[in-house]
Parts: sequence; C-alpha cells; structure tokens
Amino acid sequence: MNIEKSKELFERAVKVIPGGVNSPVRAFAPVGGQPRFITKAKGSCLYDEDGNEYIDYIGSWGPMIIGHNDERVLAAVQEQIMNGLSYGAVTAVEVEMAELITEIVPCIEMVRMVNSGTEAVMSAIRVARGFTKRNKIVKFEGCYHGHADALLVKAGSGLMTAGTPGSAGVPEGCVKDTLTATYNDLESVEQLFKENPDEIACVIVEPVAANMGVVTPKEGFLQGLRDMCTKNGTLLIFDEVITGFRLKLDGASGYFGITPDLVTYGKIIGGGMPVGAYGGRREVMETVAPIGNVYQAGTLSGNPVAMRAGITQLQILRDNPDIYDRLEKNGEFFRAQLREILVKHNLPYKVNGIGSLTCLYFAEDEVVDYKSAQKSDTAAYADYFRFMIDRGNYLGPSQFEACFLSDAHTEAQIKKTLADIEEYFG
Ligand code: KE4
Repeated sequence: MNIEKSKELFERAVKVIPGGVNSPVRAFAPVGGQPRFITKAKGSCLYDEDGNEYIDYIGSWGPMIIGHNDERVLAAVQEQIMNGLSYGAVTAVEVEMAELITEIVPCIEMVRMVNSGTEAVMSAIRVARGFTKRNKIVKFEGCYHGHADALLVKAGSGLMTAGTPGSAGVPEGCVKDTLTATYNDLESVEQLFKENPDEIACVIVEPVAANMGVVTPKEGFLQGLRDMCTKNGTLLIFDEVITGFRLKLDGASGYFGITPDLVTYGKIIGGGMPVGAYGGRREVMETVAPIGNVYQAGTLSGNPVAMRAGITQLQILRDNPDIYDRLEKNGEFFRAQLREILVKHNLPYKVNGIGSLTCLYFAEDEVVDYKSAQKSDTAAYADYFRFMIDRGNYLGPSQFEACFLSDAHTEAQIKKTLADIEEYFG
C-alpha cells in the first residue's frame, strides 16, 4: 500500500505538533506503523492522502454512527454556515437541542452544552460536588472520562495504551479525592463507601466500559451502583460519551433501565462537530450558574453550526429506530463470525461487545475489568492491526479501544473484514 504522502506529512507534523498528533491515540504508537493522513470520508469509508480506501471501524471514535458526510447533516451545516458561525448569544438551535435531548432521554430534565466529553465530565463532577457539598469521587480502573486532572487516575484509552495510569503535571492535591474501584466489582465500591462515610459526592462509571476495549457490566453491577448511591446520598453519573444515543436512542440508561442522577455526553450529539453535554435531574442541574452557584461557562458552548449538525443526526436516529436494529444485528453477526474464526484456528482470544461496539482481545482469559484487560498481548494486537490496515481495515490503533460499527457499514464490508481476519489467523 503506497503511503508516501502520509509519511511526508508525518515528518512535518512531528516537528510542530507534539508527537505529530492532536490526540495521542492517533499516533499509532502502541501498534507501530505509519499514521494515515485522512483527506476525506464518506459513509463507512475513509480515504487517505495517497488515495487508499479504508473501511472505517473508529468512526471518529464514535460520532459517526450514521456514517460520514450524511447529506442531511451536511445540508443542515451548510444552511447554518450561511447565517454565520458563532454569535456568543442565545440561539433557537440551542433550545431545540436541549428540548430534543430532554425529549429523548427521560432522566434528563435539564441539560447544558459544552465542547467536549472532557468538559462535560469535568462540569458534571463539579456539579455533583456542589450539589452534595462533598469532595470525594469514585471512578473505576480502566474507565476513561477525558483528561480533566481529577479523572487522570488509573484511566483507560490512551493512558492505558501508554501503560501510564496517570499523567505528569497533575498535582497530588487534584487527585487526593479521587477514589478508584474495580469495574464489575460491587464489593470494591462498598468498601470505599465504608471507608469514606458521607464523603463521596459521586460515582462516575462508563455503563459499558469502552476505553479498556469493551467490557460490559455484569448482571446487577449498574443496579448495585444505583442502590449504593441512593443509600449514601451520592450522585450516580453515567458517562455516556460513547454509549449515549449508540446502545439505544436513550443510551445505556434506557438499554439497562437504570436512572442515573447525571449523564455526560459527547461524540454522537455533535454529529462530528465538537460538542459535549451534561444533564440530569432538575434539582441537581439548577445548581449550575447563572441560576446556581456552580460555575461553568464556554465561549463556543452551544455553537449554532455544531448544534445543527448534532440535532440533525439525533433527529435521524430518533426518526429511524430500525438503525438500532441494524447496528445490533451487524454487531452480533461480526462477533459471532469472529468467534467462529478463533475456534476454527484453535485460538484462545476473546471477543467482547454489545450492540455496535466490539473488541477482539488477544487475551486467554475472559476480560471483565482493568486487570484482565491488561493481560492482553498488545504486541500481538499490534501485528494484527498492521496487517489489517494494510488491507484497508482501519481498526482502533490500540488493543484498548473499541471497534465501532455505523449504519453505513454494509454486510459485504463486514464480510470483507472478516475474510481479512481469517487470512491473518489462517
Ligand atoms: P473528549 O474530551 O475526547 O471529547 O471525550 C472524553 C471522553 C469522555 N468519556 C468517555 C467515555 C470517552 O470515551 C471519552 C473520549 N474517548 C476517546 C476514545 N476512547 C477519545 C479519543 C481520543 O482521545 O482521541
């Protein structure tokens, strides 16, 4: 595969951008090989500067659930752009977006728009602390909630990939109130509540952990968190930056039937534009400035162009429920076929997943949490990744990222990818 232009661009990039990337996971560091400089995307495909076509299994890390460059989203953005890009004043589209989200997700009575998942989580944590007047927070090892200081503790995604549980530059004071528990282990959470009575403001969880690969909640895990939080006057925060509007239209809260106190969003609600949001119970959200004393602000929050993109994508998802049936069907088909290939070649590897989220772990034991995920053979994954991308399958460049299906993926494309996987293990 000719990737000369990508190589040239990367040589320039590394001189002026840290690692040549604006987000670490794009650097291909854990998998080696040359990052591909994408020049355009359409449907389920990416095209790089050298003219190579890839079936896209990251979908911009989640936003592109209906596929890239959907004409309806494009038309809405083009129409808004003609009226200006940003005003810094209130707009009707912001009201429409808030009404749409509160219409779709029953547990969201009020919502505030921000510009990224990180901002959404950072703000939700502050609201939880302001509302409960407590400082401590609980997160789970291997879950990733963006790069706000307090959350860079035993985090997943790029931190797990780099093998560094935390980050330099985060003072001890910023993380002293961050407690970590084990995903799928309610006892580890109970222990923290026992050790910190009446001090825990919130428990934040990825209802499906999609930043240590894909780890689904064991039966009773989420309900157990809900009950513990209710009993202790602690807020339960579902970080649905990935699962929101993906597992189902009303996300994981709808899929699992659990009502969190706050939910954070990103990715899909922006339709590919920079958007995050946090929302939840009215009495909790009414602590947010300017009506409450929890401050949060943003120059481009609720940006009209981003709102039009996000609203259009959410309306398409709302008005076409069969999209979720197709995502579920294609996801199950992909995982079943993958497991068949592994059995056929007598390979012990594990396939986790739910709906349109899948992860092939180069691991011999079931992956149910951070520790079991860490046992994966990341070198073997890297070799697999390099083989697959050179055959036009753009998978996540890390063992600890999810593989995302969109509604634009065809059965033929999925079968093509499976054939390449068969060839790799063959
Ligand atoms: P952003 O700040 O990247 O928009 O969102 C942070 C975030 C928060 N919560 C969850 C559950 C997330 O998955 C993320 C970001 N996801 C990663 C993909 N694993 C973003 C990719 C990247 O860092 O480039």
